[in-house]
Amino acid sequence: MFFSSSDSNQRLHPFLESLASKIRLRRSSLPDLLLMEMRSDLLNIKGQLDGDQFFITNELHYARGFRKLHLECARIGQGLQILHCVMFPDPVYDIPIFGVDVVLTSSGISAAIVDLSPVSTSLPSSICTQLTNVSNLPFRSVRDLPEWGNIFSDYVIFIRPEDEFEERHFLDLVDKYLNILIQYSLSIKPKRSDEISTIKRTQYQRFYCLQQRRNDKTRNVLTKAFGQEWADRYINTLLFDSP
Ligand code: BLA
Repeated sequence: MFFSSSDSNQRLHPFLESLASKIRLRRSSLPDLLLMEMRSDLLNIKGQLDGDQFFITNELHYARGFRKLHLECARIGQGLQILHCVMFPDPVYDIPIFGVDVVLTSSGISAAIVDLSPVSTSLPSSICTQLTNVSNLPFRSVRDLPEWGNIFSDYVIFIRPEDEFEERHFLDLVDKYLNILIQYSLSIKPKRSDEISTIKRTQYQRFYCLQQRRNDKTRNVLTKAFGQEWADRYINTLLFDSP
């Protein structure tokens, strides 16, 4: 195996490319959007593993209301492709966490998950109302959440799309969830950093990160490709660093 840094633009499956484009478009509407500096050895990786090309590209920004906007696209050996995106709010703002993860294997999309996850005991009621209105669900294969998945809201969608119709519907849902989040975030005014509600939101976000770090499926894929030490560093500092 070798790996090197590169910012060249690698291609993914059209479904993942469409999803990434939608996310980038919504992201570009956020006020005060800025690129985030990041250690280059974690940012863009490409190389070869057992004769297969692999790459990971990361886009990191921040914006008003958000401490970190992270979009990762990856191809890691044996036909495995991943799109991962988390928008972590700045805890002074009462804004939920947006997360999406899509895993594509050589036999198709095996997992597609999207959520607006709470940063207090429940989601804001106006967000619940809007999410209730979008969730008319045609999905035939709804998957069970793992035990660490108690961080997700009642509106989490975790499916394996069965055909192109369901794939399109999932794309549309992600776009709607993002739009709801962004419109809502524009209406939120920051609280003080030492306010009790801010401290609670920080604790909820820490718990979200701790639970996500328990996803052995992510850890195993990264460990197989890059070794345990690198995988741990990547998960703890880039994917799910605590606020
Ligand atoms: C599942 N994540 C998975 C799976 C793999 C990865 C291989 C198993 C797919 C399956 O069960 O069909 C791998 N995901 C990765 C890798 C990265 C990644 C390598 O993001 C990054 C490099 N995961 C997230 C986020 C969410 C998430 C933001 O990163 C949710 C918003 C959820 N992924 C998630 C869940 C599962 C999963 C709930 C299923 C886990 C299980 O069934 O045990």
